[in-house]
Amino acid sequence: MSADTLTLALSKGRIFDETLPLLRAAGIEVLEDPETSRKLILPTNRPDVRVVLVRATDVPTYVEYGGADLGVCGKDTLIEHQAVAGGPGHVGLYQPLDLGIARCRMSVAVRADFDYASAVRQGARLRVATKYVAVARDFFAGKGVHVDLIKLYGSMELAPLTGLADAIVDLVSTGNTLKANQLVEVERIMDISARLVVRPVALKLKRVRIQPILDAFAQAVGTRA
Ligand code: PRT
Ligand code: MG
Repeated sequence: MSADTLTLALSKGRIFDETLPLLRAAGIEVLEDPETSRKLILPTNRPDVRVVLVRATDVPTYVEYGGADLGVCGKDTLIEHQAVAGGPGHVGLYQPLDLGIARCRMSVAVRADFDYASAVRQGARLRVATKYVAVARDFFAGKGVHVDLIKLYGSMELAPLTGLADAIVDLVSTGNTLKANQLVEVERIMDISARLVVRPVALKLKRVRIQPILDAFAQAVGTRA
């Protein structure tokens, strides 16, 4: 990748939408709308800055292995990425900023008619379906609850309704999705927000381009880089 181009990895939807105002604060305007454009590489008003659109879960991978210099992804995505990363070429990610956007929480939810508290009290073995296997494993291990984890890639809410699992670990923001599926939140595991991630070598080699963006983002979110 060219030393004079800066590539920012974003995912479509809330991450893209909520990052736009921060980019604007850094003087960067994305010139195409990902919802209408079919392009995966979006130009900006700055000839030296471009945005690449990737799956939310692929943002850390793009940044870590050099497909992008920096990116924005949820803390949920980052934790799971770090739990499986570590193979050859693993360089890690610099995480200078909590952007405070795309906020939600990661929680345990069960069917409204499932008595989670007494299952836990009685030491029952729980079947838990989730996309967040690493977080779920740590959380239940910390509570001393035995679980069988079932990895899913989406529609976690369906698992307790079909008998696939007793509980799910999923993201909740308004709680409307749980309610619409007769599920209830029984534990809050952690608060989630999106983070800026930077490739350490990019920060070194492209500091003059990256630092002003970090500073503008930090000022826009009201913290220090
Ligand atoms: O959709 P895709 O499989 O490509 O990836 P993704 O689902 O990871 O991407 P996306 O864009 O949906 O989410 C990107 C990031 O936004 C996540 O990694 C989180 O950090 C953050 N975020 C914030 C959320 C939510 N809020 C959220 N509510 N991600 C997902 N949800 C889902 C949740 O999984 C559940 O299905 O929304 C539903 C619950 O919402 P409520 O409002 O009904 O409670
Ligand atoms: Mg999604």
